[in-house]
Amino acid sequence: MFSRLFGQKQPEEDPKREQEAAQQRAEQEHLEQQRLAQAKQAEEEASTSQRFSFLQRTRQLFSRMSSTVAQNDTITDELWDDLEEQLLAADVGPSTSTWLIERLHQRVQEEHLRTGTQIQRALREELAALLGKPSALRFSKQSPLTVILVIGVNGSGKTTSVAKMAAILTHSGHKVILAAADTFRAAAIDQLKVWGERINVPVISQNPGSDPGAVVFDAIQAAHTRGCDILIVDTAGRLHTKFNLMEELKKINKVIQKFVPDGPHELLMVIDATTGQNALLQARKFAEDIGLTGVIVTKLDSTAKGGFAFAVADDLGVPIKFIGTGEKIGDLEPFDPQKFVAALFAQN
Ligand SMILES: Nc1nc2c(ncn2[C@@H]2O[C@H](COP(=O)(O)OP(=O)(O)OP(=O)(O)O)[C@@H](O)[C@H]2O)c(=O)[nH]1
Ligand SMILES: [Mg+2]
Repeated sequence: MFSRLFGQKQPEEDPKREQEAAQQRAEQEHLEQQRLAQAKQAEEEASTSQRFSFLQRTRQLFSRMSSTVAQNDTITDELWDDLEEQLLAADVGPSTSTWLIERLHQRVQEEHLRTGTQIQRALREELAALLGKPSALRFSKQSPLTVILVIGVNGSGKTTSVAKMAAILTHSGHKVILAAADTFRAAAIDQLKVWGERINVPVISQNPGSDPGAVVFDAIQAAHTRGCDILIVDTAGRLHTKFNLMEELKKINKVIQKFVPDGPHELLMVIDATTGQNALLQARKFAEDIGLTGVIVTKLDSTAKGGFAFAVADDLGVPIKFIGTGEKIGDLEPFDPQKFVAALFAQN
């Protein structure tokens, strides 16, 4: 306003001064915007890093990888070797690591990338692309009951994940019921019952040694009479090589399909991240034999090998639905690929 008044008194100087003042204002605005963007990014990184503190061990490997790559002014053979070595150390797995390196080579050619920083950015983009989009649980559109069948090898975290999922779903307004279809050990049934009591979710069980298919049948009936909309079935640990156990799984599946024809709506395999590439072999067999709809990767808090998640997504062709981040009931998170990658590269 002053410049306008001033301008009225000295008309010849007006255009130049106005121009300078406008330029100054624009520069200041730009600087302010830059400062705000930097503060926002720092804030986001700090909160991501805090929220994903369970990834601490894996993050150390990825941070090292990231800075090794970014340090290079030019792209050398040594840089590629280092990168491959570090991808393997983070348990990204041989075939996924090789694929990533080839893909980055391709991008260097196509996009004329010249520096380590450019490679680092491309790596981050490719890792995020590997994981795909977030994939929420699938609910039945036809049936009033959604059935989630949870499988996996011994000790992978099935029962704990069933309880954690039940807690999340209850919290979001669903009426959940659980089936203790691991009838091999009394302790397995009790373990689920204890969780059920803690989170106030009913658990349908029979005596140890009974037929898991019969437990699932009971649970479906109970779900109908109690007006539950989600049934989660906990099963015994099994290897794909154990014929009887695989047949038992098929039988459970048949019972579900008989009474809930479009079920199971999710067939989730729980995979322990600390067991790495061996677990992947198992999962591949399960995926081939019975068809999985998704994966829960557990124990990411106990390993530096969180890069395993990329191998899972690349190899199995099914989404990671949840990640296990600890032993407590709240330690399960819907998997968000973008945030996961951002957390791996966030500075500590
Ligand atoms: N740190 C950590 N521990 C976990 C996680 N998920 C499960 N566990 C632990 O792993 C152990 C095995 O978990 P369970 O849920 O009993 O595993 P399971 O697959 O049902 O085992 P079986 O029924 O014996 O085959 C328990 O001590 C859990 O507390 C996780 O995300 N992080
Ligand atoms: Mg169990």
